[in-house]
Amino acid sequence: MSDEQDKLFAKSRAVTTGFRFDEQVVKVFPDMIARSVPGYELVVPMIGMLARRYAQEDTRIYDLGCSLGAASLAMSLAVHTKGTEIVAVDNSEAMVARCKKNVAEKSHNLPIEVRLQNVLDTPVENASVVVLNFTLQFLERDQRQRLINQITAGMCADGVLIFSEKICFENEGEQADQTAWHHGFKRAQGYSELEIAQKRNALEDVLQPETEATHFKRLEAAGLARPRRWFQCFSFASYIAFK
Ligand code: GEK
Repeated sequence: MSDEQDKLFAKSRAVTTGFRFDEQVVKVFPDMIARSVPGYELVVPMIGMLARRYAQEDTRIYDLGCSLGAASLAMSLAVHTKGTEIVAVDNSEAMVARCKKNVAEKSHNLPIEVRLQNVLDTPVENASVVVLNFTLQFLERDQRQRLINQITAGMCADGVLIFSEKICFENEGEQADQTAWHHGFKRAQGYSELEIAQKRNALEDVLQPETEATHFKRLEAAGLARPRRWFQCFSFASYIAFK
């Protein structure tokens, strides 16, 4: 049921603005994200591997904006420390309902608690690993520093923040190249020109990318050090930073 093909933007729509993570999106989500975000299917298991490296005993791992729980499930299979628990949070009711079902049905080593909550209201405590896998980009820009500050305050010594984002580029030429390459990827995945255009419109105000420099400044302001880009494919990148 969760593996339906994404045809949400295949027909011409009168209104394409205001993308929402509703029931329709949940049904096609695994297909949609794999065909829209180059590298997503590699990033998820690598987050598991990084979590295995940095998770500490008797601490928590947070997966903020967990959608259907892909990163939580990957981490719960990869991490073997004693007493480590995963807290998976999303503010979409439809996502959380489906995520709870996934967690109940799929195998995992660590306990996973799934919460329906805005990540801005999630108290982060005793966290050795915090994951924002393509979530920060959906928050209002002026709320992002507060979230990173809250996360950092709730991290234990040597804790890590792993975050993936669609990024943008200061150089206009590079931005144009990156956009063209991403659209080429979507075409190669079978999306039509109409689907690409309508989805782009739907995400216009909802997904707001920032440059890598902006992200790094925010991490530094929160007190996180050594930001490293460990993955990039076109305008999709993933980073790790250390407390
Ligand atoms: C994965 N991490 O598969 N509070 C809680 N959840 C939020 C908020 C918020 N303020 N804003 C957006 N979300 C996942 C993929 S998808 C990325 C993450 C994408 C949630 C939103 O409901 C959605 O489920 C998720 O963030 C973004 O590893 O669709 O490109």
